Amino acid sequence: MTIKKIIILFTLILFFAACARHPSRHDPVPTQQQLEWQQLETYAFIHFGLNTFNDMEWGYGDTPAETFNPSDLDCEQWVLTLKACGMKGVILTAKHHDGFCLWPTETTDYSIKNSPYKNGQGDVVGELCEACRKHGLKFGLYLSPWDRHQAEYGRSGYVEIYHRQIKELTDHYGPLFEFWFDGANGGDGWYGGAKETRSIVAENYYDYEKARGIVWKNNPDAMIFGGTVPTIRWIGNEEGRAGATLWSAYHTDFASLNDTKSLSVGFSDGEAWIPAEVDVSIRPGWFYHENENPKSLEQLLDIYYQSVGRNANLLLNFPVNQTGRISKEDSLRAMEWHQAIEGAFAENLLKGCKVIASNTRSHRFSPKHVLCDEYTHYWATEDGINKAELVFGFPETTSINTVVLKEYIPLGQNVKAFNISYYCNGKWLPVVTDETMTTIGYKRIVRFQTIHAEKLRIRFLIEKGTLCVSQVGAYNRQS
Ligand code: FUL
Repeated sequence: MTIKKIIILFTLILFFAACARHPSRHDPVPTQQQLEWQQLETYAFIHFGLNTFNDMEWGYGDTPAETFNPSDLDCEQWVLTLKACGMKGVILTAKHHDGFCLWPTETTDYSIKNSPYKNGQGDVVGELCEACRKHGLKFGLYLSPWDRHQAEYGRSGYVEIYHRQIKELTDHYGPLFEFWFDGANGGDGWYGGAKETRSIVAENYYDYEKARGIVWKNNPDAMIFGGTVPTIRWIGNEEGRAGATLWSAYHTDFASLNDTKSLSVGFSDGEAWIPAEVDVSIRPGWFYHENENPKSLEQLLDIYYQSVGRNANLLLNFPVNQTGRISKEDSLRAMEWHQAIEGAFAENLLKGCKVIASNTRSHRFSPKHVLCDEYTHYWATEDGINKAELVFGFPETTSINTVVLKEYIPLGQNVKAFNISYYCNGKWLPVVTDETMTTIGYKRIVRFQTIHAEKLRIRFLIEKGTLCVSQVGAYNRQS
């Protein structure tokens, strides 16, 4: 063989090695829309309506429309405030359980048309939609299926009205990134004056498949929350806490979709990808009440770490007040919170470290990728490996109290457990933490007692598929 041939052969071998095939995906995996939704991480809820003016959480359905009278409503103030707090979008209660509609609907008189706001010419859904477009926030809607005002509630006539309301909203406002079908259903209400208790079978009554079709006609990328055919799921509580173990895989039967215990954990063998959303209010109530105060900075930080830090998205509610604005106390607290998070993750202390993996699929899936910010570049092991580790060597002893891990979920959520240890004064020690180091998913943040490390080691245990890690970060948070 001539030297020339040897060089060509060698180049070809290198070329094929570099192009080594991607690991196969392990179903279920997210759709492109679900992946983009997951990457939003934090967005806001706005609860606003008749309840705001009547000091209520669940209006009965007969509160006069004339009581909706904000003195200084400004949707741009909401959007600018939310943007400054790091929110990527906002979801508005277009109609809550009391049935009052915040847009000039044709389906009922019980709406903003019959309120003093702008002499009945206002449209809060439209105004917020416009402000979001102007300032680059995503826009979503909550439309309560339960309607305590409607005489037809419980009968087929109401389902038609409900679908028409979805059509009006999705024809006129958008694009929508999320549509919320709340889970509270049936019970006592005004129901056109009948004042009685009505119950329905939520699994069949609303024809959610049809409802989802209406939403998707003009908003094919919208996530669907709730109902029988969701693309994202409730976390199972309203306290701002995802399970320490959280699989995005889930079962699609209605019983599982309503089982609060399973919702917060998921199923490692779930047949569908239905990632979790944590909804919680910055105050005790969803609607504004003068005598309530925002949660403390510590509580809000815990909520962040127990939602975004556990592979869920955070939907943080801001109750707009009677003037029609987000209260100063809420916006100041939320900004403080956002700055604390930004500060905590400003510097990844692993950048520039030497990284060694116990196993690597090929050069193309090098462990170095876990230190680059590009989500699509990841470290992968060979197939069939169910344990692997990464070791990072610091140029000098480094203080750390937080680790962030991200799996490359387009190929599945595959890690079942991990552990973190560090090398100091000649020995390996485990980090000290109350946190359970089980699943990772899109993003996992672990807080622990500050360590002074010469090296950091992360060991992974794989449940299924191939280990694919997109990012690893180590930080020294101050709050
Ligand atoms: C619940 C509702 O009953 C609350 O009022 C609130 O809207 C919350 C987000 O969902 O199911």
